[in-house]
Amino acid sequence: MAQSSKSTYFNQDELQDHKAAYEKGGLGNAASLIQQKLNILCNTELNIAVMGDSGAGKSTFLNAMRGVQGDDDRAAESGPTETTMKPTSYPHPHLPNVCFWNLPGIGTTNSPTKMYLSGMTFQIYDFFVIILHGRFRENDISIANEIKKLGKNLYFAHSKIDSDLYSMRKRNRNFNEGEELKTIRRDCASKLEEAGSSALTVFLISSFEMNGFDFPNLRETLANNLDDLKKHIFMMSLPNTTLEIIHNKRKGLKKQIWMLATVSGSVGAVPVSGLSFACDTGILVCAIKEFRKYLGLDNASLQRPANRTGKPVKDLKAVVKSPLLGEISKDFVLQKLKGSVFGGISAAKPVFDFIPVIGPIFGAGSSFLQTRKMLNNVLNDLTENAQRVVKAVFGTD
Ligand SMILES: Nc1nc2c(ncn2[C@@H]2O[C@H](COP(=O)(O)OP(=O)(O)O)[C@@H](O)[C@H]2O)c(=O)[nH]1
Ligand SMILES: [Mg+2]
Repeated sequence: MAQSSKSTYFNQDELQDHKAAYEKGGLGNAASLIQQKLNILCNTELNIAVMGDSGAGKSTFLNAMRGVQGDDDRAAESGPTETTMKPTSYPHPHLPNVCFWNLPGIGTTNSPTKMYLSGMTFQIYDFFVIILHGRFRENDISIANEIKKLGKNLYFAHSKIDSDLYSMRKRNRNFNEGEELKTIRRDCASKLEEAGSSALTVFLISSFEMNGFDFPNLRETLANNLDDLKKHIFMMSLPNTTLEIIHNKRKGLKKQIWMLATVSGSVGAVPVSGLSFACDTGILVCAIKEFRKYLGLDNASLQRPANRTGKPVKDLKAVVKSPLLGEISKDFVLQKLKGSVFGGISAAKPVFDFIPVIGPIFGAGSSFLQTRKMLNNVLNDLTENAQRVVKAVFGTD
């Protein structure tokens, strides 16, 4: 029976194509379609435009979303004066296909809205985040209307809500945070309504508190409005600030495991001494390294939350208890396949019975079952470690 595209990265038509490819040219044929999809997953681009006036908090926001700290070489410089007159790209620190673009405030360029947008090569962006601080300006609304006409998603983020609340608290002895937030929200909503854009919402955020105010909601909304592939890439790009983010990354990577196991057991599979099946260990090496990077457990990824939060990196490394942090080589993968911790004999049946085969690679003790089991165990091990790091950085979730 065909599975829904929720449990795979394929839609029903593609699954039918697999069946046809298999029936026509055997497993190698079907596996090459799977390989193509893995390549697409790897190469899908995500371009995110961050707009707003100078000083609104664009650089700080895009640094937060990329998980980099202001003093990191790759950080967008934050400061009171806008220096860019054209879009500046800030690639994600470890996902080269994910790029944030800092677009200069329209006020900086003195161009009419349409001309401004055409100078910003808007077509390449998957969505726009307009950072506001303080009042809505006419420009914000006219830009939003133009972007909507182009059929692109845009989101308003009211930044620096932390410092706004702080000053209000200082000014007013009867300060009530919940009430103040409600008032700000109401105010934003009525401005948007006046401008005929009541379908839009404004997220109240602090780029210094990615788990506070509306930041989690903004993240979720951005993800949910993307198609499956872009959503996957976006999820993988998020810094690990909550257990939920790690859980979602695990879910996304788990969907790839059967694909990797199939490809490793078919295209380019070679017999390996000591194993009863043939597999491509190179694919498995790459997969483990990718999983580790997405889950924030390579050295560079552990350094970033340390920089952001001021926790010594050695404290974070101390909670990581995994044999998967060192060098991952083909020999290492072989040892794991033969050993009992990550590999060993698997009795589980393949669940992806939409692949119309119980052929040699899917039988008991097959490369499919063994490599799938190893990758599942690897993913579980990395997930548990990533969760421990988040708890060490943020306390309990
Ligand atoms: N308290 C607080 N300050 C912020 C926040 N976002 C930006 N800032 C500060 O606002 C100033 C301008 O931010 P920046 O990101 O350079 O704005 P840009 O000109 O739009 O890129 C800097 O001093 C930032 O530290 C925030 O969410 N909370
Ligand atoms: Mg800036």
